[in-house]
Amino acid sequence: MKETPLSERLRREASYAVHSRLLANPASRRRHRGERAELSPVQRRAAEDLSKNGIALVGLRELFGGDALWTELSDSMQAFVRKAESKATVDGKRRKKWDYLIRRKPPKLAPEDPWLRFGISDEVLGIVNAYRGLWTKLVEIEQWYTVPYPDADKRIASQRWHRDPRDRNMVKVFTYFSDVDEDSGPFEYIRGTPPGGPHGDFWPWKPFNEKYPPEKKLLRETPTSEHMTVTAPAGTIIFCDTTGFHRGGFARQKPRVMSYHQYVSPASLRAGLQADRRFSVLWQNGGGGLSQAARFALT
Ligand SMILES: O=C(O)CCC(=O)C(=O)O
Repeated sequence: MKETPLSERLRREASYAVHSRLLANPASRRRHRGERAELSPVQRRAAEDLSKNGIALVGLRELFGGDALWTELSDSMQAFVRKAESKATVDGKRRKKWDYLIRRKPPKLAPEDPWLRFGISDEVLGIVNAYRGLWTKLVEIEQWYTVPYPDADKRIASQRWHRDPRDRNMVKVFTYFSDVDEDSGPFEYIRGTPPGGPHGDFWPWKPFNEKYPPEKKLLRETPTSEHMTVTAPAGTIIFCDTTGFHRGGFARQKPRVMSYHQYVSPASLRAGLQADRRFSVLWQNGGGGLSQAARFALT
């Protein structure tokens, strides 16, 4: 990826500070406070876990109170997995992220698309926005098939520990669609490492900080008791502040099937830390019937 020139980085950092503190985020904080969603016990527990640890695990069926959406999402995922399997012919070489990660990322989504409905549902947005204390923007929706590489000995790209750079305390929501064990590249996290957390000061988050810390130092500076490996069954949703240290996708024996939704604050988009929303919605009626928070997430 081409590096952003220093002058542009400084400009965006300054703009981000102004939008976070004065221009973009305060208004979205006020809207969140003014129209605060009533959270279910499951949502409250998830928002509390996020605040305490930077990560929360929730069962999809438990969150949505049934099987209907899970069945729709699984059917759509199966169609993608069939295509991915035919592409995943491993030649033993693994040069770039794109060699181990096959992604589906439709640029245009119909309003009835189940991935979109999941992403802007009261159930998911309620947790993300409660954690952030503001109304967020949904900017990426993808489905991932992680190709196993039995001979891989070194981690590359997001298989290495890193903090995401696009927004302080940004949230990613990953949902497992396969049972994930140690052999299928589980997501890993170090609890308490987001900025503001008890272990947030090591290699601190900054918009354009070097992404990957020296691993030995990171392991020395963070308590082993806070290292978490998310081996979990299909149907597990991971809500995660990815400005805390995380990594994943180092699959050795079995593929991992997972969906991915990314949420940032308005300041991130306005300052250009997150370049743009990566999809558009093919509205038929301008989004009538959506909640205010859902409409905000998509505009
Ligand atoms: O594939 C994974 O489990 C890690 C993904 C990741 O690091 C990211 O999206 O920032």
